[in-house]
Amino acid sequence: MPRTKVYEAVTERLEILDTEGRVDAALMPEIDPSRTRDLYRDMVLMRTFDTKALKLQRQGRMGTWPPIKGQEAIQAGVALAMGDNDWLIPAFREHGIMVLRGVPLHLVFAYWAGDERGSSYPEEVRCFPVAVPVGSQWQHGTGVGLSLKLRDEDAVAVTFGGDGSTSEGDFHEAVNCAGVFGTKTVFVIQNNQWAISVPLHRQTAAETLAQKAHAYGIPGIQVDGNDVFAVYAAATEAIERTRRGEGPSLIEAVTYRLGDHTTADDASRYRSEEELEEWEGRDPILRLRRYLVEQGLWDDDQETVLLEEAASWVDGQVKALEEMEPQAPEEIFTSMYAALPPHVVEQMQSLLEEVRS
Ligand SMILES: Cc1ncc(C[n+]2csc(CCOP(=O)(O)OP(=O)(O)O)c2C)c(N)n1
Ligand SMILES: [Mg+2]
Repeated sequence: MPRTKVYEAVTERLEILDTEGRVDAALMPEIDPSRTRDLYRDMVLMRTFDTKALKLQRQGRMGTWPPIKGQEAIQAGVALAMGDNDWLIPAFREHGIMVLRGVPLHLVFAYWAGDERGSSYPEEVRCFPVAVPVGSQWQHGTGVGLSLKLRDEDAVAVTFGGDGSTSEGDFHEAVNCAGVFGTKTVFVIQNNQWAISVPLHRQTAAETLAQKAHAYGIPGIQVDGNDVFAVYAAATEAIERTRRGEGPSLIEAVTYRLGDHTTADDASRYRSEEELEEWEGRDPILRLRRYLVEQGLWDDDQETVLLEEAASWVDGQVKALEEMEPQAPEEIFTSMYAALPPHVVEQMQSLLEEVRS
């Protein structure tokens, strides 16, 4: 019996801005110059607070911190593509977009300083708390997207995760379910090539992560994640499609974690210097600056002012963090449950006795 073709798929990759700051005019999304400068400011702000957080941790003023260095273009590009009513469902390396969506930076810092109140955002901020259990947030993204669909809300759920999380069953269940029920979810994979010390080729034998979308019947695209214009263009297309009610989609943004996994890691033990240097040359911030300078939209004076403003704003957020009233010890129990189970009540009482004695 001759075989018949039942399915064929093509996975596309989008690149617009190269490492020298040149753009492919035919692919360039419409975006006015002041917006482009804002994108740059957003990315520099992220780099500034990321660097500050690492120092705070080294000084014993922060519990731990997962750096976002190198991944700023994904977060700035997707943030710009999102609408006011859209929901963000982050994993744990999304501080940049969380802040752009309205989460106060001092609360992001508080979370990583071990303070439960750091997960309690102002009511109007449509953002879920950080999800450390790898992959769990994908399911929340599907759930929120289903709820938005059932309520016929003019909003989409944008959920993030890493390359490593695509090996979890949660990812496959979430994307499959989203496809079947046509939820209003956009999945964004920050493929930074590493899951702590495990490289991408140990996560999948597939050529790309984007192609996994095809197996679940939804569109998937790969973008250069260090190219803010490509991210913005792909995210806009995906979000608008989902907003129109045409179902979920998936974006694989290929990037690189320039820093350690967290402050508890030393990436030089498992990654080569050459690999790091190669990716430092593809720095998303450097690339956008080259473009802006080339277009006459940016100069050294503006850079100096921006760096000063960013540093002083971040310092203000550190001050706000350190001026928070001390956390009550029982918060670690009460913030977790609506109704405390008896064994937790017992633990809480034992802790309080300990603290008071
Ligand atoms: C269910 C679960 N297993 C293991 C861990 C420990 N862990 C924390 S982050 C991480 C790697 C995640 O890699 P990836 O999804 O690529 O995200 P990245 O850290 O690179 O942003 C692991 C294994 C965890 N937090 N949760
Ligand atoms: Mg990763």
